Amino acid sequence: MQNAAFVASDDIRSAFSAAMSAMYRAEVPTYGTLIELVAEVNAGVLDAMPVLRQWLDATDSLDRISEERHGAIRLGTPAELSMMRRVFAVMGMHPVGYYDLSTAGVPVHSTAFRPVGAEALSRNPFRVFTSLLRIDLIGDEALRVEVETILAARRIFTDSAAELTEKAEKQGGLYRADADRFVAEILETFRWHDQACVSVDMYQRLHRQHRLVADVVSFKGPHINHLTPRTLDIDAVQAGMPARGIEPKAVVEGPPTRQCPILLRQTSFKALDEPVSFKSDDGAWTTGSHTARFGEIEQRGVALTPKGRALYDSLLDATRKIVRPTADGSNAADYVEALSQTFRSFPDTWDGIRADGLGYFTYSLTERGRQVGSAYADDIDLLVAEGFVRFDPIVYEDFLPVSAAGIFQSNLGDEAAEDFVASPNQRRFEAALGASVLDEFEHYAAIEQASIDDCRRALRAFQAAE
Ligand code: OOG
Ligand code: NI
Repeated sequence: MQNAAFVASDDIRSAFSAAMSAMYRAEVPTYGTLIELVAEVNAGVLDAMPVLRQWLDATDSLDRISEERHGAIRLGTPAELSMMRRVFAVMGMHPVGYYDLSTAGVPVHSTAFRPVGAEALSRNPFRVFTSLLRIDLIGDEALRVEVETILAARRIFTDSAAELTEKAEKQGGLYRADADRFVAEILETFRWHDQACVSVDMYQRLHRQHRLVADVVSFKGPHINHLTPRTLDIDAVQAGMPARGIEPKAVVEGPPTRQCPILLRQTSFKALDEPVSFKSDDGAWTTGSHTARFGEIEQRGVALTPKGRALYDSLLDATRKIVRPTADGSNAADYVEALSQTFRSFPDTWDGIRADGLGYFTYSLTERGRQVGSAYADDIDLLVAEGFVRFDPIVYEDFLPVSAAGIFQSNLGDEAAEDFVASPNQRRFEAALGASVLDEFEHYAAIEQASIDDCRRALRAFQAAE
């Protein structure tokens, strides 16, 4: 039991998410423009689709949508990653999923820190996609050693951040004043620094290795590199961006436009070229620039089962065999057309997705189920067919960076992706993290099963009372 006087971890997360949003808005004005556009589009969708509004309201997800964000950071060392895990735990965020980005030519592997469980998610689903640099993939050995030395010397958390995290762990929570300080101190870690901690020369060597290596190693901390709001209609936001002076990528990443959204669709605008100064050996500062921060928006759909995910991956693959989207967007229309053609084999009704075992759903008693009960509590399909039980899609709360490799790549510049030898290194990642990551599929399956068990319990209780 959490001590009642402690601030709930859900509240600390909400406060942190709001503070992060305010900071990013001040740092990257285009983010504010994007937030306004998304709010406008979402309000329009809700006005035009009262059924959607009712459904979101009934499933406790209406309020969370306008608050909803995900961010991303890239860390340099195992110590930074394990400390970040402890920090996020204070906010009720836990590592879910493992992503090996080396398969997409990016020398990092990652997890997503996010709330788990229906209640925490509906309160505030703030997530942070967190990557750890794969130093072992730096081919140049001399550079690798220098990178290790630079990273070993930096401290990405303030002293107070570390103290408050320890205090939260020891006490089992934080009281109001400490919780407020905690939010402010942790925010420092995510702040942008326009003074690099390396020389221009070193920056360029890192950059030649990989843009991302330069981004992780050259700065005092892991600046948040994007903060993504959730929209109810990504096509409308994409179409509305140019009028606001924002140039989006040519195509939306992920599945095509559908009646029943699946997984995740994302689009972004290119990273900004930002002024940065570098320190030379004689102590003087020279100016240069660095490209890291970008804007992104997303639309979320139903979480897919392993079978659904395999179908999704194969259809995406098939599409890319027909048309490979080019970096300049010149064949975007062909790609979108091929994508919608291939995805015809993915059922586009909730009934069809459920019948084929492609998605995860929660089940609950209908009015009829509550009124008259049913004699066959065990057969969930029959209960659905006869109208005693309804089902609702479970929202996908995770990421697709590899199948949408465009997000990492497009923001790193358009030069060809480097090839790294792919090796699944989940155990090494977990050793660095100091914990294992939650399996996203198991987690969705457990939410689904718990809802089925609840229905059965209620129906049996009903029978017993007759
Ligand atoms: C993270 C990219 C992954 C997403 O939405 O798939 C991500 C990064 O660029 O550091 O945020
Ligand atoms: Ni993202």
